[in-house]
Amino acid sequence: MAKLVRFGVSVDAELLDDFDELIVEHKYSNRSQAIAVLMRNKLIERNQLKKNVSIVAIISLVYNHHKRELVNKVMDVQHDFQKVIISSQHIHLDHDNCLEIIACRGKNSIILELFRVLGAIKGIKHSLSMTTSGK
Ligand code: NI
Repeated sequence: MAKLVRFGVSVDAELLDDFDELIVEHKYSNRSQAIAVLMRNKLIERNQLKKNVSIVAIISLVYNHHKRELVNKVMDVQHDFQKVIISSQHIHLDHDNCLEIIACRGKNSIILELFRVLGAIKGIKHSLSMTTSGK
């Protein structure tokens, strides 16, 4: 385990109260653990935005499958970007809506482009979640 370092932090009392509530909600053991998680997340985010870094990301889409043209576009785009798509899963949410989860691995620039292209399809609700490759 890496060497632990102590450091002092001064913040607004109200901010600290809110942060302590967050610590309880997220079931962190203490402030040190919560701050370490936030620091790591921020560093992962910074790393992912560097030029041509390899990342792992999940794109989720929700759309109405009765709009056939939209379904075909989603399919076409995924074929165009198969280089960075590891896997996708289709879930029938209800009578009208489908959820598609697309797992990606590859250059951040290509994955962000895929995200933008999917988002440009009218009628799609989408979100992107970037994570670490674990390395
Ligand atoms: Ni479906």
